[in-house]
Amino acid sequence: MIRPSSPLPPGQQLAAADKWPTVGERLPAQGDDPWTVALSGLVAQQLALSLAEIRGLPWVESAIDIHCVTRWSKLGTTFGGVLLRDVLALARPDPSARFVSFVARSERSHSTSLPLDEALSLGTLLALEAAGQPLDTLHGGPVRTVVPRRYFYKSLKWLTRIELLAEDRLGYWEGQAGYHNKADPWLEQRFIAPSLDKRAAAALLTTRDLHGQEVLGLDASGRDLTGLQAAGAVLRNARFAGATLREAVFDGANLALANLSGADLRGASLRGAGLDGVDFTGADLRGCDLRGALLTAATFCQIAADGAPIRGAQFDATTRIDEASLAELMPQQREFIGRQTHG
Ligand SMILES: Nc1nc2c(c(=O)[nH]1)N[C@H]1C(S)=C(S)[C@@H](COP(=O)(O)O)O[C@H]1N2
Ligand SMILES: [Mo]
Repeated sequence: MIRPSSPLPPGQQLAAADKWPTVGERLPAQGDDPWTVALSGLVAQQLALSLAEIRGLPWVESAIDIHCVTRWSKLGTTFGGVLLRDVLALARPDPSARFVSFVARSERSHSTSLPLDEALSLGTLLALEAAGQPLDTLHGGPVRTVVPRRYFYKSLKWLTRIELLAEDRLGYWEGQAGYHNKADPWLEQRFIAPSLDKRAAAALLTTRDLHGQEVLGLDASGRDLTGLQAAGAVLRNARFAGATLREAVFDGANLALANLSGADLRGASLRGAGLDGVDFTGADLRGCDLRGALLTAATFCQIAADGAPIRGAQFDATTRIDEASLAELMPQQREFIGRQTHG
């Protein structure tokens, strides 16, 4: 077992100290019923705990590092709450329970799961406070789970049910977005394998028309895809490293975590695209339109040990990018783009 030498796992960058990006759903489902957290499934005693009952359990404060799969990290947020272990003890889990599924009170009944022994040994928290304040609704208040040492998609906002299971049940991001079910940031367990094999991907790409399509983990590295039509496409985790994408159209597409390093994007249109966590290092962005794009933790240059930018993307006066998109970037990336575009 190699011990992590840095608090920052590979491929992650630090968010600005005062920033906590929101990822995924932004609101719980509406409802007038008082908030409860139900314990169900393989337990001796089914229960529905009120927030006051949860607060009555031993209170824990713990500084936890957040690592989002979209490549931003936020170190040392102090969460206040109670341990999953203490909550579960009230319901007496059956020995046959091997997985725990957390379910949200949200429009899509969002969920995520973990092996039960792992959830317990990692010190999973039901958090009601962050930095000494009640948890914001935006960040999962009144109660969310926080799972240390896993990508943050394992930490569920607006917890309303804890279900103990004999077999795993994949959560939303794991089942629908191709995120890895183990989610260890030090092993970079971000994605499961691409859903398309190489031949199927090649056949699809020869049409140069992906608009509105959903393709997880597409590999188009090094290909000539000049004029590709991909407006509104869902292409999370796609690999376009070194590809020619001149005049390509990705308006409104979801390219979260795509690899566009070294890609030729001259004259391409990425208006309103979801580009969180995208790697643009060494890409040619002259004449490229990035207005309205979501750029949280997108990478435009690598930073050398001495702090100098290396392998930066190319910008010029015809690159279009707006303030709102720039504001979402990590500080060093914003500085790099500022230097490029202001001479
Ligand atoms: N209910 C719910 N929980 C969720 C999500 C979601 O979409 N819905 N997104 C997950 C993801 S991908 C991340 S990175 C974190 C983001 O939490 P934050 O918005 O408080 O930063 O919540 C996780 N929990
Ligand atoms: Mo995430």
